[in-house]
Amino acid sequence: MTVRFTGKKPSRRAFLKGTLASTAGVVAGAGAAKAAGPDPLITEKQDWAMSTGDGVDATPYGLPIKYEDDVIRRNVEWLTADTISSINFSPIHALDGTITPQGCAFERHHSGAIELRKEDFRLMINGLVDTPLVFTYEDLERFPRVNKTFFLECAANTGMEWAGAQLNGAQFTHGMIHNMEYSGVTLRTLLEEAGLNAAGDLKDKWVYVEGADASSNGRSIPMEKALDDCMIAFKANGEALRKEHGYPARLVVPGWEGNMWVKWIRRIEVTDAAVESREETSKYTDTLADGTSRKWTWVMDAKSVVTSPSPQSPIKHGKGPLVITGLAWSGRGAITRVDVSKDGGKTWETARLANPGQPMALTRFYLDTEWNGEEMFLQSRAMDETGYVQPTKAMLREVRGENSIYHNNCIQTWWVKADGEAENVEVS
Ligand SMILES: Nc1nc2c(c(=O)[nH]1)N[C@H]1C(S)=C(S)[C@@H](COP(=O)(O)O)O[C@H]1N2
Ligand SMILES: [Mo]
Repeated sequence: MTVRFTGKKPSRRAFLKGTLASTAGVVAGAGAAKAAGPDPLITEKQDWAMSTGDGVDATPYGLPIKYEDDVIRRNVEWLTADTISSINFSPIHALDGTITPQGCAFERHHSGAIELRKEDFRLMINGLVDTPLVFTYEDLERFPRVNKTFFLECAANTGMEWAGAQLNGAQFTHGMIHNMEYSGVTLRTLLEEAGLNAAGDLKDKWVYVEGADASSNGRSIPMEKALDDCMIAFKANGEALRKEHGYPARLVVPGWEGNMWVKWIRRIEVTDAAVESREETSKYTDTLADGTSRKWTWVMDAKSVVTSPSPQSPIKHGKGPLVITGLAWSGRGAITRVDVSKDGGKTWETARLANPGQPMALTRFYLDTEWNGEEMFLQSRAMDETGYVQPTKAMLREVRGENSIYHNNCIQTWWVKADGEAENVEVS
């Protein structure tokens, strides 16, 4: 097995230091578990039990406790010097379950997050419809409502990893993703309200959707998808959409690339052809080795990543019981199985899905295992209900070359060293 490292190989000295540190950790850990001596946290009276805590009026709207203040969005400075037309990453290495809290869910905008009042919100449906309509926010609230959970993955997620292992952390390699429970109305309901008879045969029709921000982020979506499962969402995880996620309403396009999920949605035009806007021609297409580009690559293929252990979430407890966990998802349907390898893909064990996979939503997996304290080359491999199996990086490069930015759904490798630290590497 050849291993390619993110940075320089660790020096022998650094390696020895690491080994010593880990040995000490194991001894201390084992001692604590056996309760070698009296533990003041058990035997002494504690400050927090000797007086009263905060009253219910102290926190009208709560934030995470200060001890969790490293569970935040992060950006990569060299990648996004401009913070307006920019992106940050969800701290997936530190989260569990499947729902991404809005407060740390990654953001991507092309011209900054705008502040739009509900009173100023208007959504127009025009083009090939019987009656062009304009909805206010209050109008939207009066249509039959649905609740559904979906992941949103930016097509550029993992995009920096095409040419080699580059960013050292699951947050940076895979954090352009979030998963929320949306409440809203289906796009079908609104299109039917405007009437589609004027459009004639819907088979080759499209909708062109755009946002109220300066970029407008216009995209064309085939009518079949628009009528299938798209939503205009105004709540996420039970509360109003945050400003940065498109308040007061955004488009939800389940399983399809994040760029199509137009925020601050203002207009939906029914057309008889795709508009071929900037966002669907010069951007969000993949250039192949021969210089030609793939067109209409909307669906996000099955993918997974081990979130812990990982570079930002090293093993601190030494050998023994270890929970390996991660996320899997597919834009084509439900995740049916996730396998985990500790030896860079030579052998695989099937992980436990925390809950049965839901179509086009994140699935949490666990591998409850024993760590022997030796290095591991950790990988995960997702399978979805269509039978699709997540490919290796080599397989993906074979078909796509190395010119791409978008749609990298390859298997990720973390080199977990004997001291529990982890690093982004490639194996072949
Ligand atoms: N109006 C508008 N919608 C937009 C964008 C934008 O810049 N403006 N960015 C798109 C991109 S590229 C992505 S990946 C998702 C990101 O959604 P989020 O910020 O809620 O994570 O929104 C999409 N919708
Ligand atoms: Mo994106």
